[in-house]
Amino acid sequence: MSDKKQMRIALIGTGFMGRTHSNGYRRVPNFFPELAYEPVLQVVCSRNEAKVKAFAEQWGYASYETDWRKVLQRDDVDAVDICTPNDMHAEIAIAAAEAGKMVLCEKPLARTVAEGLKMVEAIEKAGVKNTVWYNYRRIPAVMLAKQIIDSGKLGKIYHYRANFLQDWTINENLTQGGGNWRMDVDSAGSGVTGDLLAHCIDTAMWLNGSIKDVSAVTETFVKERIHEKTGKMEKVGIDDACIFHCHFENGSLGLFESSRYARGHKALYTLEINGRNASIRWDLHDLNRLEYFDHSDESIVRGWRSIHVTDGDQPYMNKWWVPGLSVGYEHSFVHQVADFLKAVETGSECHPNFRDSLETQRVCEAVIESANTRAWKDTGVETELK
Ligand code: SOE
Repeated sequence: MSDKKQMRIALIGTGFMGRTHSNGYRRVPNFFPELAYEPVLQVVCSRNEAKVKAFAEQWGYASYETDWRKVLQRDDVDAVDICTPNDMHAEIAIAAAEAGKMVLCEKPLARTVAEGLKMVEAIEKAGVKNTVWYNYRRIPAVMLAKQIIDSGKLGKIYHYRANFLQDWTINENLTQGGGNWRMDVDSAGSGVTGDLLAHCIDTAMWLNGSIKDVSAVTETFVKERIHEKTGKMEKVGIDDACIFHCHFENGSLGLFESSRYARGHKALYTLEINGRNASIRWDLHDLNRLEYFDHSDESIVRGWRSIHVTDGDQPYMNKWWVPGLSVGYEHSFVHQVADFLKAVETGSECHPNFRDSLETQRVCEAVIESANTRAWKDTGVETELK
């Protein structure tokens, strides 16, 4: 029996994200042995009994439920982890906070700012620990980018640009709704803006400060798809692609693009930031590397350096193997679990928390409004992301 304090987790939702989070909980005790808390996979919940039972067995959950309200009534649960489609985030998060549970919520926080605001109010009123899974922040190379930017090495920032490109929805026969809830505007809230650009916006505002205003275009390339709920051809309400540019508070310009129709790209998240003295770029397909250009290098050897972020003095890397050996996508979730447990231990915040993610939501909403009205929109972002 371990002498650690237990953090009993209730996972709601057994899709792709349910697996990434479960893997995070399982790995943490092995690789972060110093933490006072250890996650306990107490209960997993999903409507389909056969599926949730199989998931519980596969991932080692002690029990399962088919009704999330029952989960919240249980007094053997400390934290609720929401991995459902976006239309259920608000209802579950608010009820979980009212039940006094800690809440971990998949991104985006909500479908709209109005929903997100209610979630923030409920969480802050209850005073429960909370976080939102914008996992890409916790890839070691991205965390290193944050450290370099915060050290001031880049000087005054002029440009920030990011892409998130996929191609999985090009097929016109793909349905909307049901398992394809990301294609259904009522379930998802938006298309690539909330699903993919939200990641880019979270990282951007964390690295480069608040976004003031945006001008966007969106497109829905396939206008109608069969809806799983009605079995009929229905109008598609999501944005299939979105491009926006913006002003940051620090005076720099931002350029963002996302599409699910970029043939050949599966999950190409790239970001670049250009300062007066130096630049940084990163690419999810080569996630252990950070590219860095420093204008103060001696001119004859000056050029882009490719930093292999695997050394023990680089973020998180003393937890893993030996220098030179890399980590992957799944480690970002392990790191988020570890940081959440540490925050509970020390009484600090695990950023991005609900309030941070409400700011990201404000930018997403301004982007959609700008595209719909063909006008610049102020984002109304109130606080700097931490
Ligand atoms: C969509 O395909 C998706 O799974 C997003 O929902 C995730 O947030 C992103 O990290 C990868 O792509």
